[in-house]
Amino acid sequence: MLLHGFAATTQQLNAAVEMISAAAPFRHLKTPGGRPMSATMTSCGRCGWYSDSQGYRYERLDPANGRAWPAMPSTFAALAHGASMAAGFGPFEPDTCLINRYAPSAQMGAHRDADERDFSQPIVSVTLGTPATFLWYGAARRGSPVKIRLLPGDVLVWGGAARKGYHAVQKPEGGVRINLTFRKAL
Ligand code: MD6
Ligand code: FE
Repeated sequence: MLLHGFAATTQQLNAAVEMISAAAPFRHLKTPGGRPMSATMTSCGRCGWYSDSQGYRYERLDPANGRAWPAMPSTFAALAHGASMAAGFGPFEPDTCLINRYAPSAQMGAHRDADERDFSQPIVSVTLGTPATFLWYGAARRGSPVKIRLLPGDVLVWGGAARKGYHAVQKPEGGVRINLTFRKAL
């Protein structure tokens, strides 16, 4: 479900991203096959999503420095919870927020989010910065996807039958796009 403009306080969210990335800098992770991802990433919360030759997983400490990830700001947790309620998925307490940063040439290929333990929990995804087009493929990574243009402040919530659907993100429209993806991972 697309909640258009649900994240009204994008200034605050952008400021929180600055704080988090000062402590846990954005970095290019590598796929298990060794290719650098074009978007840079960091995380906050009790664990962080990570990828290298060992595979896709959640790490409780930031492998870059051995320290805990920055705490999840209460504004983030409240936004994710509120969006899940508004979308009809009920109470949602994410334990991690993956922060993706897309430079103008960065994009994300088709994938599904499958590294979490409990697929009954939804995912809440928030767009900040420059708009980009999100592609929804569904159960198989082929055919022509549904295209959704995401503007700053837009929140996408998905769960239930869609939870393991394939999706991708195109290059942002000429600027930097930030995406917050809230999950219950552990
Ligand atoms: C992005 N988002 O919007 C990347 N995954 O930049 C995702 O890959 C994503 O938005 C699962 C659920 C929502 C998402
Ligand atoms: Fe995803």
